[in-house]
Amino acid sequence: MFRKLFLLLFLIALFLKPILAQENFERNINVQVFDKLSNPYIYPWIGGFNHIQVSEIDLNLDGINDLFTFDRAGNKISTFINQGIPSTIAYTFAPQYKDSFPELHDWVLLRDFNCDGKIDIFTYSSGGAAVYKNSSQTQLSFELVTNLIYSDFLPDDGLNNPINLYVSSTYFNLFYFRNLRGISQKFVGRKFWNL
Ligand SMILES: [Ca+2]
Ligand SMILES: [Ca+2]
Repeated sequence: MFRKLFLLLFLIALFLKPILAQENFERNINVQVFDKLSNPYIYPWIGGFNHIQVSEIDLNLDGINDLFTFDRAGNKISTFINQGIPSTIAYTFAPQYKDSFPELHDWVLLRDFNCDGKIDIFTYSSGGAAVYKNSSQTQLSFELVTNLIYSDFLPDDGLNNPINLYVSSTYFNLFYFRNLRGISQKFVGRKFWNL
């Protein structure tokens, strides 16, 4: 009896050991990496890009727009802080800001749709586009405004005909936003209903 109990406890301990002994890893992007000629790589820990879209946004809320990239291959967000050196292009890789963004996929354009000076998010949603408002106060944050933009495709018939403003997951470049609130009535002759 005791032998069976001991064997059972031994097997349970053997099973739990790899679970309880899981390592915690911490990302360190300060390790320098050199090429074969001993030249240091500037951004060795970014992971590479395949098909990126680039936008500006103030990540650290210092009043200077920083750099946001979205790699459509893998839906990967990368963030860079603008060092703000006059007449110099100088960015620091700052991956800690990517977790402030919601889960995004297919395409992402960062534009200020409500003209409050804070750059917002337009991104693909099923058959259209979703919008997140930049709600940052003391740190970067976003709030979902709509998961699908609707528009009136028959604006002159006196009726409300809201239907999703179709945007492809691939031909996103046809989708262009500029001063959206101010020109919404003129924008391709349609009216947005939920922005
Ligand atoms: Ca900034
Ligand atoms: Ca805004």
